[in-house]
Amino acid sequence: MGRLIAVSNRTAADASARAGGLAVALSDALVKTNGAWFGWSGETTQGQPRGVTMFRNEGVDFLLADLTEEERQGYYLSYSNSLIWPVFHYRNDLARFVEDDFNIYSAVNDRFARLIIARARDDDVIWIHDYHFMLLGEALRREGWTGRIGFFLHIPFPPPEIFRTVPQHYHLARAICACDVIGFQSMNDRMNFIRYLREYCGAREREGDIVEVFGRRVRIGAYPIGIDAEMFKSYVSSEKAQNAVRRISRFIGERLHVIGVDRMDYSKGLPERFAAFGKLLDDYPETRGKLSMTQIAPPSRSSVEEYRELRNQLDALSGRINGDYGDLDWTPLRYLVRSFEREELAGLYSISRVGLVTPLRDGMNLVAKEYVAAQNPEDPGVLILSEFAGAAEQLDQALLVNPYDAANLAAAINMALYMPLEERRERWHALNEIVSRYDIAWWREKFLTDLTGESSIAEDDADEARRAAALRAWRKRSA
Ligand code: ADQ
Repeated sequence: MGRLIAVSNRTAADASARAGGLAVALSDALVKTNGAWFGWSGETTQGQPRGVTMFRNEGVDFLLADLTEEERQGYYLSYSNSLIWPVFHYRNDLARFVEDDFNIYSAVNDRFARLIIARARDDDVIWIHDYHFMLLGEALRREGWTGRIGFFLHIPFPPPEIFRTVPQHYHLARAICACDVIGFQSMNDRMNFIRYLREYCGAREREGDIVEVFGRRVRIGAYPIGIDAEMFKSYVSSEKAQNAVRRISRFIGERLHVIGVDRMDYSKGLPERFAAFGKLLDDYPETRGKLSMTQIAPPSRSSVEEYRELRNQLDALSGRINGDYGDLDWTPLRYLVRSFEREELAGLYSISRVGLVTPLRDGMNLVAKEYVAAQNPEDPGVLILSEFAGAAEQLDQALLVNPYDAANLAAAINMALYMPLEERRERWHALNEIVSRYDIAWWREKFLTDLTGESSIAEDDADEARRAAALRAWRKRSA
């Protein structure tokens, strides 16, 4: 393989993304191949000209394009975030359909294709990330690119009945299929996409994840993304983590702690989670005064009306719960709308008896994996996980819940609080095995090996065989 060329809306040039899992995962392969990373600079210009910033960092070329105000609105805020994001999270009731947006989305994808083509060499491999660039594969082919292209979708892919509510569904599906390897987070997402291709595009499935469609053979697989588990574990003993533990311990006292960490987004099921916590205190009076919950939820796109509404809902729910049950020396539920450093989060997870991860729908959900990685093996906490998060396919030793069912969720929290140490350990060992084995390096390797037919980073054969066997076992379990 030549160089790896990664494309994603935001890149590791972004301070907020640099420490994130994707940045870490990709940078290894980018550094090793002297690769390049294309994305949006985060800057907006008024009309023409649209600048491209180029710089080199640790052997990796960054090429960052500005967007015009019209592009930021039509491509980013509107088509990507107000149409694709809700529909792909099964919320077509929240989707906004604006006629011109698709043309702008399409034009931005075309512009990136031209930028990439102008700099790519024949043996380079292009890896496209996420829903902002679903037309890019086809645009690259139109520009004459014949090399390998991979596409990975970080968010869920909905069932065909829902996908078809996007007016350009056929166009999007055809464009994605211009890539050679198409990766989803879960088997469920993969099946949804294949079902659409079968039912509406005449696709035929062949051996080994190969699908024939639109006159091409493409590989469509599930590649569940992981975290850098080893690194995350090491955060727990850091000064920042311990400082966070000391500070929150003053709030918790002798009580058990329940933690939730999410971007404030309607897909994360926060009002439902708060309501379930209220139901726990209503239905299980013995838990009152015995536990405290902290929800960390920084706003992600607070300019959008739905997020303001979400904030109001959370204010009302937490006010009700704290008003009904709080005491002079006890606040049952706090929520903090600020961001924390990863080390601080590791500390907070590590002292929490319960990790509450209950999205209504999620591609994977990395918080679930971070919570597991941060636990003390001798006295681990319990992960409560939504069955509608991609992570549920792998993490079946969590307490799996329906996040819409407040009674079910309240019962799960109650069960987690009183779970015997031995059962907590057993469940955690099984979860930790998966989180550690299928980490971010495994994910990158698996995708790139399928894309290039060669492993980009030398790996011990026995280790790879073990991983493959475990993956088969996991696939069998979740089939
Ligand atoms: P997200 O929707 O952002 O990602 P998630 O997978 O949970 O969801 O990742 C969030 C990350 O942000 C975690 O690493 C978490 O620690 C961090 N984070 C959250 N709140 C924070 C806070 N207050 N302060 C600091 N950090 C915070 C999308 C998809 C997911 C998919 C990922 C990766 O929606 O389904 O798992 O991409 O593919």
